[in-house]
Amino acid sequence: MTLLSILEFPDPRLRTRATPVDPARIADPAFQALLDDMLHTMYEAPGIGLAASQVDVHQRFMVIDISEEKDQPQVFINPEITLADGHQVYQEGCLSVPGIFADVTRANQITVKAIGRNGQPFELSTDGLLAICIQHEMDHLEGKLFVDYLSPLKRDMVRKKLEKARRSSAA
Ligand code: GNR
Ligand code: NI
Repeated sequence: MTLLSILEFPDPRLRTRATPVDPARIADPAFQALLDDMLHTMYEAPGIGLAASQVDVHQRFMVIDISEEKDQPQVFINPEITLADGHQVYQEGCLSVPGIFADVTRANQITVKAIGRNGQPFELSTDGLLAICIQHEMDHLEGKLFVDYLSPLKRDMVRKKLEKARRSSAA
């Protein structure tokens, strides 16, 4: 298993809009291995989700595990939100924006249609943290980050803070 490196804001590659996965490719051992590498990378980080965009793969899929025991991996390939209702506010973070947390408003209840790692289409209705995480990961596939919901001034403060942190951690 390979630990993948995660792109960090303001890397322009995070702004790439991902293209659909060819369903015929899901069964490929190379694609299945990439899913395992992404899960491994997410668990190691540690994070509750990881979009392919974050590891510089600009295709529409993501992995999520919001369970306490970290034993419930979920894979969403070519996800589409078919229903969204209500609002909830949650303090979000992102592995591509390390150390930054901010309140984001998202839909409370969603229905998402996707393909699983077994190639089977499924539909899931959910709310709470899983709904937040699905929306956060789907934003990545559009090249969107949670800091985009902040004011331009706050976003620039985030960029400067990350650049400063990176400078002081460089050898
Ligand atoms: O690990 C993560 N935690 C998190 C917390 C609140 C809202 C969203 C997230 S997703 C994030 C992992 C990540 O960056 N996924 O893209
Ligand atoms: Ni993220």
